[in-house]
Parts: sequence; structure tokens; C-alpha cells
Amino acid sequence: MAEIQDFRMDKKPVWCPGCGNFGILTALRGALADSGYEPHQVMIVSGIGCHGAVTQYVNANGFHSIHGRTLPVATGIHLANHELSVLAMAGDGDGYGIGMGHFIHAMRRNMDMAHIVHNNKLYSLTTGQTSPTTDKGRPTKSTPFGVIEIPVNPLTLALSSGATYISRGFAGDPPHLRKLIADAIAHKGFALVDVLQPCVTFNHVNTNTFYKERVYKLDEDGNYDTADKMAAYERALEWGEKIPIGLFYRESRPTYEDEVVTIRDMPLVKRPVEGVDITKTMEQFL
Ligand SMILES: Cc1ncc(C[n+]2csc(CCOP(=O)(O)OP(=O)(O)O)c2C)c(N)n1
Repeated sequence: MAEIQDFRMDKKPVWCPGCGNFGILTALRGALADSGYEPHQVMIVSGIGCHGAVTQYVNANGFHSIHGRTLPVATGIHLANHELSVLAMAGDGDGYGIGMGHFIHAMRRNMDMAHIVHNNKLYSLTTGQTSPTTDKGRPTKSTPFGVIEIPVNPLTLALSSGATYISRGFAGDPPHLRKLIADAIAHKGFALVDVLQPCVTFNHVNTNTFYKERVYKLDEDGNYDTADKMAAYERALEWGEKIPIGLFYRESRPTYEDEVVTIRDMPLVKRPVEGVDITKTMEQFL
């Protein structure tokens, strides 16, 4: 069975010293080791942004896709070979901004994959413009007089869009995040892990200390029921003195792959092609 070091690459990350992405990377490698998959059975897709470099630091199959397109690329890969464990990584600008339509439809579809969003509440690679999760009123490089819109709440959005596993982790607590990512990989269906990621260079409000003082773990509340959707909405709306992390909601529903008759029994890549005559189809297009 693969160990954590089997998922390491001998390459120094380009992220700023102290970036939350380091904690996410540590948690991700640990979760992959816990998942029981070998590196060749894992496919990691990333979008564009600081988070996007993650595919270069994990020893697994990787695809660094274009801005906001991590979910369609991951979907295509999984439809071709659903025996691969597919992880779609994104930034908050990437997944909740430009990729927002894909995000909602992937959740409705319940494709079996884990979606990990590095949520630093800014566009960081492009030096600190507002993103869909920046708080209203916050001055940023692109909104010097403060953001006008209210922020997107990824968790309530996921609850109403049909995600079957919804969690939030904190980059400053890699062991806890490792468990959430491992759980998301093991979940059969679309699993969201929204990660509170401090950006030391551009976000001077949502710092490591800011989160350390506020986060509390839902898993430590013995009365919290992860099957109760209304309770999940309530906790997902909590943001202030106290910020919940952990598993908010989990349900079981057939996955997209389960319902597509042509791939249900065998991945597309394994279907024999000998004896398949595509001449007629070719004639239509040539
Ligand atoms: C279609 C397109 N629009 C804009 C850009 C420019 N761009 C590159 S990274 C980025 C912001 C990324 O922010 P986020 O997804 O939050 O990731 P982070 O850098 O914070 O990890 C933008 C706007 C691009 N590469 N492609």
C-alpha cells in the first residue's frame, strides 16, 4: 500500500513562505495515503491560480487545466475512466467565480469525485483582487472603496445544489483537513471540501490567527447530525465570532456513473475497440 512519501515530488513549491497552500498540500498527500490508492490510480486536476501548482507537487497523474474549468476536465476524465480516483482542485475565484456554472451542475450530477477549494477569499495569483467570497465592504486592489456585492456562501449553495458530501476544513489544521479530504475521497458521489486558506501576502484580515481564534469542530459536537439538512444550513450560515469546520452534511444518492448505462459495468477506456466500424460516422463528418 502506498505511503505518504510515495505521493511526494522532489520539487520546491513556489508559494509564498507561510501560504495556506502548504497545509493543504500536506493534508492532501496524507489523505491520498489514507485512501489506499496507488499514485497511478489517482488523477488530480487543478485550475489557474496559486492553488493550480498543486498538481506539480503530488506524485500522481495531474492535469493543470484552464481558469474555472477544473470540474469539466475532471468530469471528462472520470467519464472516460471512472476507476481513477479523481480530485478537482480549485481556487475560490476559479471555482466560485468563473467556474460557478460548472460547480452547480457537478453537484446536481453527483459525479463521483472530490472537489477541494483553496478558499483564500481573494484572487491571489493576480495580486489581490476581489473574489466571490471576499466580504462585502472589504477594500481590495480592484475595489479600493470596498466590495459592493455580498459574498457567495459555498456551503449553502452546495446544500441547495445537491452535493452529497459537504465539508469545510482549515489549512492551519492539516491533520483535521487530512481526515476530511480522505473522507471526501472515500465518499461515493460529489464531495466538496471548502478550505479556509490564509493568504499571507494579500489577505491581512482572514489570517491564520483570525481563523485559529474562531474555528470550532462540528465533529466534537455529539448532538450534531450530519444527515440533517436544515441543521447543516444553520451551521453553514454561521460566520463571525465562531466559524464551524468539519463535515456539515452527507447523503447517499446514486452517482452519475451509476446511471449511465454505457459505462455502468465497464469504464470506457476498457471497452474493446476491435471490430468497431466507424466508417459511417466518419463519412458524415469528412
Ligand atoms: C479566462 C481567464 N481569466 C482571467 C485569468 C487571469 N487570472 C489568472 S489567476 C486569476 C485569479 C485566481 O484566483 P483564485 O482562483 O481565487 O486562485 P488563487 O490564486 O487565489 O489560488 C486570474 C483572474 C486567466 N488566466 N484566465
